[in-house]
Amino acid sequence: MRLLQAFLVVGLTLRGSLTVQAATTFALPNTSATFQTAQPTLTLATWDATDTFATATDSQRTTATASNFSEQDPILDSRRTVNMLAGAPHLLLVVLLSFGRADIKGIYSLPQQGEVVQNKTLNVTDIQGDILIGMKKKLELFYFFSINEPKAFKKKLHTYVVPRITSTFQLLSTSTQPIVCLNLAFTRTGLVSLGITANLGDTPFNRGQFADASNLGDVLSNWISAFAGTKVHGVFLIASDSSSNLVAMVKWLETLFGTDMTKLYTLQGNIRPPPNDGHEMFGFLDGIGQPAVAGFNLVPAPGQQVVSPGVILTGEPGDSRLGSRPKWAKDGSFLVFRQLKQLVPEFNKFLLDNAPPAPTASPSMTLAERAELLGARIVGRWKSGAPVDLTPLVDNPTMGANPLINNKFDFSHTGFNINTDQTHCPFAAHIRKTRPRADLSTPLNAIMRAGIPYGPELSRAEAFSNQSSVLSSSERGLAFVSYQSNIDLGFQFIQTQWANAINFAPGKNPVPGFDLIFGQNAGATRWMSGADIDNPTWKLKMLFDHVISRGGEYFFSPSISAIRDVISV
Ligand code: N7H
Repeated sequence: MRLLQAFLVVGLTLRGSLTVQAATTFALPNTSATFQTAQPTLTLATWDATDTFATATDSQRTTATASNFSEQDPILDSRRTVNMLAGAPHLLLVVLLSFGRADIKGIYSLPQQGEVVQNKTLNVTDIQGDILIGMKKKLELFYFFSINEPKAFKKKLHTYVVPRITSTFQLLSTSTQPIVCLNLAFTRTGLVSLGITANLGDTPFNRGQFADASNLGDVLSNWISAFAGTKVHGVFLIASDSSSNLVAMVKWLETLFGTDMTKLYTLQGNIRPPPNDGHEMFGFLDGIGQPAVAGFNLVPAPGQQVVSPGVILTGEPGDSRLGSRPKWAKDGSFLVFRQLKQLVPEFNKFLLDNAPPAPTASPSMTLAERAELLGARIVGRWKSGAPVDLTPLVDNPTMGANPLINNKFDFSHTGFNINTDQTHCPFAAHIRKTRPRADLSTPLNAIMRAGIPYGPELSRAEAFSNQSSVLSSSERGLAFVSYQSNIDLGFQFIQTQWANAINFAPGKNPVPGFDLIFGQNAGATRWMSGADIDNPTWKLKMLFDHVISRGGEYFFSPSISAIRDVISV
């Protein structure tokens, strides 16, 4: 297999010495205006041969939009040329050999493309791809912009960008995933600047995240300046398996829009290198607990929360504001973006410094094992993903890697009182605060998470000094993304009513305290009970936050047809 891969890469690289000259003359339909841009020159080597290559998608899209695309579209042209040169057998190999983020152990598998299409519950060719399944790539760039020339912006958006937006359908199979995925979302001020003033019915979205900062418990001085205020109009989400492809897409967008938009800020996320791929920066497997959308995730994993499509998608059954939205808002979703900085060496030291004595049930635990147990109790899962509710004293990587077992729990245990028992999972554990399972009879608040870690791996110097580097280029954390049909029932609710609220879940004895991962108290000390198995009333205190909000924004991610037929006309 490796030999074949090497052959393929060399083959493409040799051919890649040919240069595709992209003369970018964009003709704008319905106007006589044409404009010449700096000529982005793409060599074939720009397209990383280990990327998934979407022949089917390209041909479909070329047919669908032939009249809209310039013949000299740089990205499409280079893809077509690679296609011609590489030939079908090679392409098949590329498809087979490259999986990006699709195959992380422990994460339940995606629905089959064919089944979803046959089921016809959702219009998966119209719903942006990131919403229900995530981008499935190793790298993702968030490009935040403001719009300067709405008229010109709309025209180019309509003609050139809409045909590029990656749909859910495309992401469902490695054979249709594009080499570079593109999604797009707007803030309220962005929509208004494009002349879309209809009220989408979501108060946090209408006000923007900056106005919500103190309600969320953020410390404003930690916010990145681009997010302070309401100047961000939109975000491009660009994902690929190689950074040169991200660069090429950014260049294409910047060349296309020129001064019609201004880049305000970018953040590049990256899947961590093996063996930590799929794990966030503190080391825990992420992306396990996601809701199953009825009619889409056709075979929910045991223990998975099944929600109506309208809990995630606006205008679908189950959307609590179904009747009051404009028609075109159907099949969109509100996107919450948060840049959450993580102090990893400090967190590791916190665990070592505060590890309770060995539990009576496992008296010979070393300090390192006790620190690991404390981390698992704060999160509610071991680093492997195994839930402490099922394996309270020791990690079980086999269980963590098995999506048929790793969600099959609800915090209740025969012979134990769910309101007083913390021997299995603390009340304030992150996964219990954010999805209370049997703690609440009908929890309706659910989000689809699509975040990605950002920043470098821990350096030796940081690990030895127990201190994160002060260099801004060394900042690491989570580029948090969640999708929901109502921000006030989704992210905002979970953050303020559950994670930040010491009395949540109600009726517990002792009082749970804060979610020590992302619960916030405006920078002041936080605590939780239940961290020590043998002494549940002991309050574990965290004097400073190890996850720091650097701010973010609230966006609306419309359906592809809404961007094409309403927003860009
Ligand atoms: Fe969390 N972490 O590493 O500790 N999260 N989270 N989160 N989170 C989860 O189930 C983490 C954040 C949720 O269904 C796991 O995927 C970190 C925000 C929800 O059982 C881990 C940060 C919100 C779940 C982490 C962070 C949430 C969840 C377990 C910030 C928003 C699913 C693996 C830097 C409201 C619960 C998994 C369920 C799980 C971590 C942020 C929500 C390991 C480090 C802002 C709903």
